[in-house]
Amino acid sequence: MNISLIKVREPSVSIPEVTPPLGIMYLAGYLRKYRPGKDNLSLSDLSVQSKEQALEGLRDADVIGLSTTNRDGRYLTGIIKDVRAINKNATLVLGGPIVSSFMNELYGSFDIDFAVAHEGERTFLEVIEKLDSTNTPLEQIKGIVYRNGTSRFTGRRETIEDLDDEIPFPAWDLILERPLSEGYWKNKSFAFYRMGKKYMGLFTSRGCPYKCIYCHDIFAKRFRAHSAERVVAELEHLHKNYGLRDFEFYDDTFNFDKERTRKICALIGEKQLKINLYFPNGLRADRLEKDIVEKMAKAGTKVMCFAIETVSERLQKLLQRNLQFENINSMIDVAVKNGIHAEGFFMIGHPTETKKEMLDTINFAAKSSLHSAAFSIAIPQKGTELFTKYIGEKKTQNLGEGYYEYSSSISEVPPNEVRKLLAYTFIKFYLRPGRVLRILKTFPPSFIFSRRFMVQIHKWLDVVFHSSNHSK
Ligand code: B12
Ligand code: SF4
Repeated sequence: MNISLIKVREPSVSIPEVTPPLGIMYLAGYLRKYRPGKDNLSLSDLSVQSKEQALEGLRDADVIGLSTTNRDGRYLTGIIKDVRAINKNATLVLGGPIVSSFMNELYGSFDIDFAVAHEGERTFLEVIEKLDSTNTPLEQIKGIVYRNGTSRFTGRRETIEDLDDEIPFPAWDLILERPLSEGYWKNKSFAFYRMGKKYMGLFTSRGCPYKCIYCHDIFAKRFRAHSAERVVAELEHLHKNYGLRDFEFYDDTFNFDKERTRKICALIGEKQLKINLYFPNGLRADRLEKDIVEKMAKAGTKVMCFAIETVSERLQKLLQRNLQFENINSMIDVAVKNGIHAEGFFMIGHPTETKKEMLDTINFAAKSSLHSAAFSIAIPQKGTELFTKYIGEKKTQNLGEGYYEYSSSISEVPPNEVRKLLAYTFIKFYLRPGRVLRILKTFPPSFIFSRRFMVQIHKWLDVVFHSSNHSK
């Protein structure tokens, strides 16, 4: 079958980061393993390609798989129209985080044939097998949302337990062996900076055992992971076959299993891989220890993000995040001492949050030895407990909502003031000579003069000025 997979993403100044489309790369790798030689697979990515380029490849497709998040839902509606116009006969399958969030409203919003919820590999394989030959009635495929009057979900599919055994390497070649890859090299990636131009993102574990009420549940509330050996085999393969040295990890809680983390670092050392590692999706400081941070530094870690969010213990409880604080500053200090760029993740605008609590978090960040900090406004995502509890289960999320247009103030502080605080936060954190010098010291000079750094500066200015404009 001719199967085309597209990542749908609308360009945005406030979120300029672009990452390789691992979701559809995993699906392509899986179909190749379980249907060898049966399909022609192609990938496109609207984060790095024009709409025209991406649509052009769809003319002969039998199945078109679209992958997206809530944020790009509004854009998706237009893309679906364009896709239908260029290829009337293809079966349109939607996947990615948006499906589990919008399960009950999919067919009201999007003109698709089916949707695949949660972990996608097994379900998508079954959908393709059905479309190709068998007569399995659709209702028997677990994990899909189909149209029957309204949206109907066939029920959650069991998760894949033995990731090493069942999940092959993602189809890296469909990105790395094409000019498309240039789009990732020249753009800002998820990590604050990277040493080299070329890189790849990795997803070495699935699911997270914590229950933060603002978070998705795509891969289940349990930690499943590739073994250390498999993770290092992926690094080695990408290093040897594609000459890559820079690797970003997008796991939800990469360091949840302390022994796995230690072993990955040890294996990188044993194999003498000279590579750079980045952890831009946030590590839990309460699952780190001094020796782990030191081992990660020795293995090549250049950027480590600490997902702190709020320093209010009351809010940590309310958000069911329950981060243990004792360790945070000392782990940041160990990272900084070992030459790692330490970034903090913070959010303001949590439900019932007071101005004082916001300022406490801002002051903590400013006083810490973090090199950089990413402050966001808490925007409830449909499908999370945060949305159900504080916005309302029956309410619809404003698709395409950005940092500045967000409509749902759930804190004690009015939206305009939260935006104003966001601008103040950036100024208070960054406009310190000591911090600026420390940031510049960790960057490779090639990054300071790169387009990627300009994009970062554009993003900062956008947060500061956009926020203050709106707050008048
Ligand atoms: C990398 C990343 C980013 C990058 C790139 C995002 C992008 N859209 O290109 C950056 C840093 C820019 C980013 C920004 C944001 N992100 Co983000 N990000 C991630 C992260 C950490 C990893 C994504 C990844 O590679 N996953 C690994 C792959 C294997 O998983 P997957 O894509 O879900 O694919 C599987 C299934 O979904 C399914 N599937 C996927 N596509 C398809 C397609 C078909 C046809 C089928 C059948 C199946 C299928 O099968 C795949 C294999 O099982 C995820 C967390 C996570 N656990 O995934 C959050 C996540 C996607 N982000 C999230 C959010 C909220 C955001 C922001 C809104 C944050 C903010 N306030 O700014 C912005 C929105 C940006 C945007 N336009 O989408 C949420 C999305 C929730 C939702 N329902 O939409 C997630 C899930 C995190 C979370 N904790 O809730 N993000
Ligand atoms: S926010 Fe992070 S720690 Fe909390 S549930 Fe989500 S992935 Fe896990």
